Amino acid sequence: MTEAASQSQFTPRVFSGIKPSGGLTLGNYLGAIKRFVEMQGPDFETLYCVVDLHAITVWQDPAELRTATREVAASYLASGIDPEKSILFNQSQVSQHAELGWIFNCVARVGWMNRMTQFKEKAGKNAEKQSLGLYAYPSLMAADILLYHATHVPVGEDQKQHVELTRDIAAKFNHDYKTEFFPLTTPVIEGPAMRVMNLRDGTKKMSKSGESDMERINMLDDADTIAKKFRKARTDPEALPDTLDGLKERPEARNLVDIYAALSDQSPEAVITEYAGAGWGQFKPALADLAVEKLAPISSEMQRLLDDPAEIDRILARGSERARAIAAPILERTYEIVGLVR
Ligand code: AQP
Repeated sequence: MTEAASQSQFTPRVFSGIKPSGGLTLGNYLGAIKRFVEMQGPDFETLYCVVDLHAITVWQDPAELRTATREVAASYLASGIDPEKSILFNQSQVSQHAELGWIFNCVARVGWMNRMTQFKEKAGKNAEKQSLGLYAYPSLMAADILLYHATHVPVGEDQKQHVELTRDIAAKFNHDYKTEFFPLTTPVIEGPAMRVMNLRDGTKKMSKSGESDMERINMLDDADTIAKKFRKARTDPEALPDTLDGLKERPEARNLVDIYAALSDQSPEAVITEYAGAGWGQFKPALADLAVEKLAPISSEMQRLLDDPAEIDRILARGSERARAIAAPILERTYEIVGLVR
């Protein structure tokens, strides 16, 4: 079966999600949310999820988890996800995710999981002390995607390996059960911000759960904080070069140029052309102003939405109902294929 053949039988459908594991960062916004909004339209059915079951693979305080779940939902809405056009929901309200996740735990191989770099990075030297859920995370992520027969998944670069694993799980399931039931989903990883880096170390990605708040821009940071974080962002003494080649060995400088490009919807080449020869004293304030201009309307709308959590909960409940309507028959058919008596 060719990939084209496998894709063409499925409705073009986008699924993606974000973990409510802390305050959202500029990395989540540029690498994921902004692109979720761009994919909303006539070409795809779109499902956007707050993946709360993934968040609890590491310890979450229950009250903070509830707040973070609503914050992710508010960030989707404030950035332009329309709950009428897209299905917006939280994972734990659609129990089929966990059920299909179990089936995929029985399809995925331990050797595949052992190759997942995100587990290695997160577990570090303490792999033995991590939850079994953190280790099995990629097979639940495969279930999130395949439960809707999603054909496309917009993600940041860090999630590429997990989407590839999703394809491996779909292919093995299809092969073992002699079916073409699951699509081979395409990861959509594009644009200058597919990997936004840490402001203090340009070789590490910007994360919600990174150690210091100064290494990331949070979507809810105010203008002064954003300006301060960019001002203190690590750079080097050199001015900006006139071509991108000149940034090859300068990860921190490259990161700031990429962030500027993503925020202004330009290519990094165009940014370098505009700022060739500029020093950081010129570039950093321009970047901070741009970030504030783009983030301030979103964060003030998020604050407004967060003042009415009951309304967010209503939107998530309604989205969950719509998600279940797609998920339930796909899970039922999976059970039948596997031979489980219903
Ligand atoms: N730095 C980033 N650059 C580009 N994209 C990013 N994403 C995350 N960080 C960056 C994308 O955001 C989506 C949601 O990610 P997630 O919250 O589900 O998990 P994550 O990738 O593990 O994000 P964090 O911020 O690093 O969370 P923690 O610290 O809690 O583990 C994904 O599409 C991701 O690629």
